[in-house]
Amino acid sequence: MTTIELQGVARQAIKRASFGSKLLLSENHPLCPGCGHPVAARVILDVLQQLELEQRTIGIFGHGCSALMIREIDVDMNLALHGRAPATATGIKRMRPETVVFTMQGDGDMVSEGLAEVLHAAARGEKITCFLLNNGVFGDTGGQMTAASAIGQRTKTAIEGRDAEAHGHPIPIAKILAGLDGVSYVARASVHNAAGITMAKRFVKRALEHQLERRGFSLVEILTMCPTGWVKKASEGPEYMMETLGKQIGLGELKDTSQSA
Ligand SMILES: Cc1ncc(C[n+]2csc(CCOP(=O)(O)OP(=O)(O)O)c2C)c(N)n1
Ligand code: SF4
Ligand SMILES: [Mg+2]
Repeated sequence: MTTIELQGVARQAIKRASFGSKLLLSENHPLCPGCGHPVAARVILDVLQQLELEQRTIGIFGHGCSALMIREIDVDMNLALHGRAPATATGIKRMRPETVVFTMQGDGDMVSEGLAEVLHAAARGEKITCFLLNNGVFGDTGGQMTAASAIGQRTKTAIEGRDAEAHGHPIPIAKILAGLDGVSYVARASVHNAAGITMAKRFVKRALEHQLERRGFSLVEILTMCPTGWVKKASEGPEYMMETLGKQIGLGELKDTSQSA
């Protein structure tokens, strides 16, 4: 992970802007200024608290920048091998069906390196919830292109932007998972502004409710800013994200079997 060093009050403000939940053990987060992951983590933690699930929840991090928050989160968390979080979550949920089990994975983790894992867990209808924090890059290792990078998105390995002819098309994981019978809920949200965060909270709540009702596998993809990996200023992150990843498929609920039952 590359961090941008800020000094004094500016550093304090930007590092704290999105934090401050009861389930967070620190007011500061260890990620880059302008990173969207802490906002997404805060959304998930706020909903767990709202549903009073924090004492019976087990979370599994994939490998990627979000895993750096493992020491800040006051929920039982585990760390899986790259891409294997859905398999680890499957084992925990089957052994401890009374728990609420979720994964928090990056797009490199879920869509590039762990695609088979999430597809199989979803097709099996595992009663787990996967949260995909999608910034369209391998942020942790320097911002390389992933299978989820949007067409036109700048990455360290596609500095002029992803080009379908040269780099292939992105894998629309939410759309693919929504087509599987084992899957009961799929939604796509983002944390680019207050309205986006409110929408993300609603989708996270619905996904966890699906798990509590044992309906099936649930996924919420949350678009998160990675200004460092995109070689953008922190302030440009939200707008740039919506111009690239936001246009891919669009935001909203893709599947909710409770509505069709
Ligand atoms: C099998 C394997 N290959 C490569 C790595 C190196 N690695 C660690 S984090 C990471 C990038 C993670 O990207 P992503 O999942 O999108 O998370 P982000 O950092 O963008 O949040 C990689 C490639 C690894 N840990 N294990
Ligand atoms: S995801 Fe990007 S912005 Fe966030 S900590 Fe990693 S490199 Fe920094
Ligand atoms: Mg990523």
